[in-house]
Amino acid sequence: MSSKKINLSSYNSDLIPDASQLKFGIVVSDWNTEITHSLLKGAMDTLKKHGSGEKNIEVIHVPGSFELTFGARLLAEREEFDAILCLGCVIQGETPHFDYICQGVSHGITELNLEYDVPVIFGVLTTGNMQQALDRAGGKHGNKGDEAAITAIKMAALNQES
Ligand code: DLZ
Repeated sequence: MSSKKINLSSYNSDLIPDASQLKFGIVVSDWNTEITHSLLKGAMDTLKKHGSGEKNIEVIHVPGSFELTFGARLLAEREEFDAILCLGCVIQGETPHFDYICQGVSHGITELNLEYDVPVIFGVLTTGNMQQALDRAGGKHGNKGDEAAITAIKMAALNQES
């Protein structure tokens, strides 16, 4: 189904577990900060909306999306977090090695999910142009940061149940 007319951040708040006892790590890429810092704000706001206190959210910055995996690994190794969110933005029209960066980070995050007992969430926009990224970073298609936060809460709760 096409996402053209959908706000991907719409969800039923009542179905989201309470996050007040959960600790989150966020790794944010500082490439395309106009986008990634909006994703960060969306993620922080959503975690707090569902009960997470600021002291239970640690944010670290990396230069680009390719480095998200390494940043997430640093956090995973500390065994302190209930979920780790990776936030980044890769824009195809402006990035000759778009495919390499996207594959690198998606494979890297998959590996972390297999290796560590903490869910690592893929909050990386991979868009054709800047407008599509703006539309998904607080624009007409919602905010991928909100979605990453909701996914992180759900996955942390699932991991605690198991
Ligand atoms: C080099 C590069 C380029 C051209 N484009 C992007 C991008 O659109 N989004 C992003 O997050 N990072 C980009 N980078 C930086 C790489 O992710 C990485 O930081 C460098 O290749 C150094 O490893």
